[in-house]
Amino acid sequence: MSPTTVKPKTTTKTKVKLERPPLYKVILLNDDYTPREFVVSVLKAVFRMGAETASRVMLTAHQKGACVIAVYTRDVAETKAKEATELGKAKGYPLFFTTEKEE
Ligand code: TYC
Repeated sequence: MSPTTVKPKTTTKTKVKLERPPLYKVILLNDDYTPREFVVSVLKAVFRMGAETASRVMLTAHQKGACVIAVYTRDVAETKAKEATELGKAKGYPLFFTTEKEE
């Protein structure tokens, strides 16, 4: 009978590190020309805000110069900022939404 060799069992554990995707802020910038009601309507349509929130956000941007309005993954933030800016552009307004990576 041949001797049996016992192979020790080895297990390899791979730790999968799941990182959250970085988030991006969408920022509304004030300007002197876009009508307040139009800003509110864009916030409601693109960012799904209720009338009160949209008015409050618009007023904050109006008074402070800018207002962070929402946080999304990069793709969503950039798409929404572009879409909202385009709505103003189509009406000839300088309304502008920008994005910034969250620290
Ligand atoms: N400042 C504009 C006005 O007085 C209104 C406005 C508010 C425009 C917020 C842009 O992000 C803005 N008509």
